[in-house]
Amino acid sequence: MAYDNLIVSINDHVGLIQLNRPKALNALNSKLLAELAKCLKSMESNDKVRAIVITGSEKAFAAGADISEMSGKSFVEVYRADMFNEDANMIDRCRKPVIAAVAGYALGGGCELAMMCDFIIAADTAKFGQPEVNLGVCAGIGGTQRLTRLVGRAKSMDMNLTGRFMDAEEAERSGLVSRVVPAKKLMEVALDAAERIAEKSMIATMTIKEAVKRGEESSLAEGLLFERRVFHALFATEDQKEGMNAFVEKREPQFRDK
Ligand code: DAK
Repeated sequence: MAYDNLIVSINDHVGLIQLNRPKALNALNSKLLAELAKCLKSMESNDKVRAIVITGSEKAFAAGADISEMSGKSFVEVYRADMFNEDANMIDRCRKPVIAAVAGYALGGGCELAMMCDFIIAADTAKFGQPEVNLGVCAGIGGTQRLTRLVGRAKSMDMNLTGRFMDAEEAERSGLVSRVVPAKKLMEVALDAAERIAEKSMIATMTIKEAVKRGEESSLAEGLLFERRVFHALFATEDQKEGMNAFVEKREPQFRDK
């Protein structure tokens, strides 16, 4: 499938989606977001894809929602269209593991898109921010919510209220990103992480993702119960037998997602 604002490839069971609106620093207009949601949906149903990486360019993962597209809209228009809701939900709902590989600016909707992914690997050039306050608005797809859960109230308030950017080192220290790597190594490291995930049983990786996300939405006791039950359930899979037998027999497991 061809896209106007994405460059897409599938290699070694990893789906790679590169946001591609270079002239606007990958600003997220409605067409790009719709393409991204469509692409993720198609990768989700494609058995060849076992993990997904979303990235941008060296200069920008995405500099936010497209301000030119939004600037003239009325309340009634954005409310009736429930702007971004459906496409953003599609990204959040994707059940396969998704890594954000971020270099350069990840601002506003760009930072929110990265936070919708399961984890973020950042280049040392990455800059995260929720500068919507400078435009007279607030964040709209998770900047006041996911960011607070990830970095805590103090830093979230600081970033959302002042609009300041956080560099990669601070982002790692604050728990926003899982690792920081030299910019030249970003794609190598992100694709390697995705390939490692792709080698596992997809039943296990999808379950892990579900359990972590479920835990974020519930009490510790509920989360632990959910985790324990899905752990029990994995004993119904061939991959559990294969994984444990392979360890005992000192060989590499051959997972079949069964
Ligand atoms: N939208 C549209 N165009 C953008 C853009 C953006 N967010 N960011 C950059 N561009 C365009 C610039 O206009 C410029 O285009 P030309 O003038 O060359 O045609 C080109 O990209 C290069 O940008 P600069 O010339 O500004 O490049 P610099 O290196 O000087 O500066 C910068 C880079 C990232 C610091 C700067 O471009 C900047 O501040 N950009 C805006 C960042 C920002 O404010 N982001 C937040 C956008 S608001 C909602 C859900 C979510 C949202 C809204 C609603 N609902 C649920 C309803 C999300 C809102 C946002 O993300």
